[in-house]
Amino acid sequence: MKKNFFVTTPIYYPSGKLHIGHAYTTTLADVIARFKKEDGYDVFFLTGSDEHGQKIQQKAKENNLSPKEYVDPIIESFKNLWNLLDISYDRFIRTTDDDHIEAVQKIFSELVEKDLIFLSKYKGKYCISCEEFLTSEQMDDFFIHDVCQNVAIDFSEETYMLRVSKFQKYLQKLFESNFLEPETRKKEMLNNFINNDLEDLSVTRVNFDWGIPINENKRHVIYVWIDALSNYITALGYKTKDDELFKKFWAKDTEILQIIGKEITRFHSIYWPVILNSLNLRMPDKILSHGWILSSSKKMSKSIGNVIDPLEIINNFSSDALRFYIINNLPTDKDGNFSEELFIESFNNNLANNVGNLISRVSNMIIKYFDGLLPVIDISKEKLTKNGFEVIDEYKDLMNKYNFSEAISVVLKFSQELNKFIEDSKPWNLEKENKIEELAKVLSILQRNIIIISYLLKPILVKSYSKMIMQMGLKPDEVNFKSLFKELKFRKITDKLILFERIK
Ligand code: ME8
Repeated sequence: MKKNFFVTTPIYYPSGKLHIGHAYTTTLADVIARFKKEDGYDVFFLTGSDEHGQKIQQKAKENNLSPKEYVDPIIESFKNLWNLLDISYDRFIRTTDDDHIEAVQKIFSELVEKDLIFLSKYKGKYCISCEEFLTSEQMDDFFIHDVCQNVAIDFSEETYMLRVSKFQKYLQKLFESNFLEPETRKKEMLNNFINNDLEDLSVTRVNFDWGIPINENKRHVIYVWIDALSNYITALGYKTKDDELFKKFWAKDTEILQIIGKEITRFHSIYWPVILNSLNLRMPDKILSHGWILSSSKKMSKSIGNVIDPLEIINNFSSDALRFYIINNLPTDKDGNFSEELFIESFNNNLANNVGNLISRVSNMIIKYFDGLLPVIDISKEKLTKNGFEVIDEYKDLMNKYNFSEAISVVLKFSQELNKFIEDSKPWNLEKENKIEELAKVLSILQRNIIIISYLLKPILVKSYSKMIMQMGLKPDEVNFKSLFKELKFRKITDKLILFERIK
């Protein structure tokens, strides 16, 4: 049976340019999407933009533009960045898309009909920058929001409320499963929100109009987070005429992974399940809530202004180099750092000195000693051949658990082992001593295992992959998880390329 995989990123606010933090989440999603495709899954990868709400309306006003005029060029800049970063999304949903708007109105109406949404009044504190109603635990004595450092405003309006409080038992039960990762975030949600007094959520606004109007009452627009969360199903055609994708990718047996940053865990692990449950829909298999990229030990963010532009990194280095840093150096269960020094150090240590060096040493020796083509030798009983197969299994296992940085570190360690194997077996001496068969065996072991290493790095090193494989005498499409375990027919290697030049 064909396996299905659906992966999503948050849809980002077009309130300014994207930074490395957004590139981080989107690259994680892209790498797992590409890996799953290699592993035989039918994949749908969704990203997009979250265009409604008070924040965007304010920004547009500051620029003397209508909200749509303000966001359109920003959306183009999002798509341009994803293109340059080799992000292979299947749909870029905009919450201003007509199909989305219509479906969200229908979702809202269904919840009103079920009496899960009711008209009421709300009084409390609101953070416009995060478009979030705050509890007292989320602010200091001066009403400063801990995540973004902006002052929360007083909020008192007629509003429709979602009966979140009714779902306390449901959520407690859901949190017994491991649908939210990492474990620490689960505890945080339970202690701070779910096990405390879980409050109903205000889901419409009346004091501005840049949002989706509800059919029940034209004065109200839908709260931007309800609008935004719904994208994950409206993008697949939920509640539209063409819902084939929805039937396929929100089906029971599809593996669904939603990747988010930790500051929006509350929305994705509490309100999103409440909406899904209210619509009698299945839950995602996993909400992976990753840590922050810090800059001067604060969250890198547009509103704080301490951001690094991924386009600069791509222009100065390469998209592969950025993708590599993200996967290798930023484990999802912790906060991480991004600086040019760390970036260069990681590139040089891992790609230039380890993997790149291995490939160029081996291809040079194959050219020098065998004119580019090794004789066919049986290496199936060799220890390193078996190790290579074990590396594939270990890597797949970690990728399937979404442990990206651990998966890549298995590959990098194996590459180091192969470099050490060169030092230990000293092919240059074997040649001098005329031990040609032994020499061919050593190089065959290396050549085959380099194919494995290159293939396992393929979801990350999108542009370099073909060069790595061709440098070893194969064509990129000759390698897959099946052929790796079979005999490979190498061609003559002629070119000497430097794949990952050391950055000075
Ligand atoms: O929250 N480190 O959009 P947003 C790591 N529109 N990841 C970071 C980051 C950092 N310093 N900064 C941003 C929104 N991110 C809503 C989402 S979804 C239905 C609606 C990433 O533009 C991370 O994924 O503020 C975070 O959750 C997201 O960008 C927030 O993007």
